[in-house]
Amino acid sequence: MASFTTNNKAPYTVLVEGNIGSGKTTFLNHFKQFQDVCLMTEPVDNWRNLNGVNLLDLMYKNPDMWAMTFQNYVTLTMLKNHIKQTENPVKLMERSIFSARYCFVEKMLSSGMIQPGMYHVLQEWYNFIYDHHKIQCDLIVYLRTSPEVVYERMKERARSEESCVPYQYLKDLHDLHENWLIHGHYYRPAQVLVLDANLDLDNIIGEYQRSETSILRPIVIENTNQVSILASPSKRERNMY
Ligand code: 8LK
Repeated sequence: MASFTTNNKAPYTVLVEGNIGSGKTTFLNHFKQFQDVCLMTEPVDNWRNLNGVNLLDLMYKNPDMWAMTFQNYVTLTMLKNHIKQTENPVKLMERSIFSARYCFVEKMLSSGMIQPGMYHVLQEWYNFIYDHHKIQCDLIVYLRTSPEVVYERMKERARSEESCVPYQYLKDLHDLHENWLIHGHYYRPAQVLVLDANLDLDNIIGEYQRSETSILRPIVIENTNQVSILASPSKRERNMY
């Protein structure tokens, strides 16, 4: 019978990053089949209902008033997920305080949703968090898409709060993800594994499976008396940045 060891170390933490509509939730669901993987989905339910207040909706409908408060709360909820402890050897997290900082907050500043003073307050928070908390990150999985594809998916998904999000917003977020994760313009806390997330549901499973080796790396199978690494690094790991 397989058993898993953690040696009381921090879990091997994988951040799943990508644009709106890049399939992050579907990707996380794929890993539900593996025992001992702790899945931390984006706390969007909290953003939609903070004591009855829908901050996500307010942010999109009235960004001048609410974008700062929204991103402030996103940062708090993300930090809670980062520091949440688990007995599992692997932790898979949907987005992070890094994508908050390098993608969403940058977009909010450049489009005037937040003012420079608000931006600087958020930067102070991020600097403080980096200095005072160990933000575990061992791998980033980038679900890379084209803005055209995610725009169509977003319209199909029809999340009510996102009904007013224009194509250009997704294009700018795409460029920010590319600048961060492909071109390295911002700090990357770990290696980046890039997956083609433009593929449709029928074809994307193979792409997800390609990431299993990297993601499940620290899970050790104890098979009778022999201990072997289930997923050691292999030459098949392509597109590592
Ligand atoms: O991901 C769910 C929705 O929240 C989507 O419309 C994009 C928005 N969002 C945002 O505006 N700022 C964010 C995140 C998501 C995630 C982070 C870290 N910052």
